[in-house]
Amino acid sequence: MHIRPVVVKTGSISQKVVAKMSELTRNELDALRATFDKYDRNANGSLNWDEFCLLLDELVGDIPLDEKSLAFHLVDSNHTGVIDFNEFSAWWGRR
Ligand SMILES: [Ca+2]
Repeated sequence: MHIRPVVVKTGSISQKVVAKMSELTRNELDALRATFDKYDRNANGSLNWDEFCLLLDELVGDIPLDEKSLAFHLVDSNHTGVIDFNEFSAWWGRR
């Protein structure tokens, strides 16, 4: 199974990036969790800016820095400065 992020590469990253969590199967949730944990390098349960950039670099590809920054702030929907699993799954799980 391949779970791909919803990221538009042209133009601005829109609200499409941040969407409410759709219905996910157990397997999809497990895959999301594995992806999240892989990039949560210090295993503190959230993705910081550096960790999020690494995820984007490896899984999404070449994105301008300003779009990375915009994406980070959109995904960090409660504005804590880090991305927790709920925020991550809401973003990533939307297809
Ligand atoms: Ca972390």
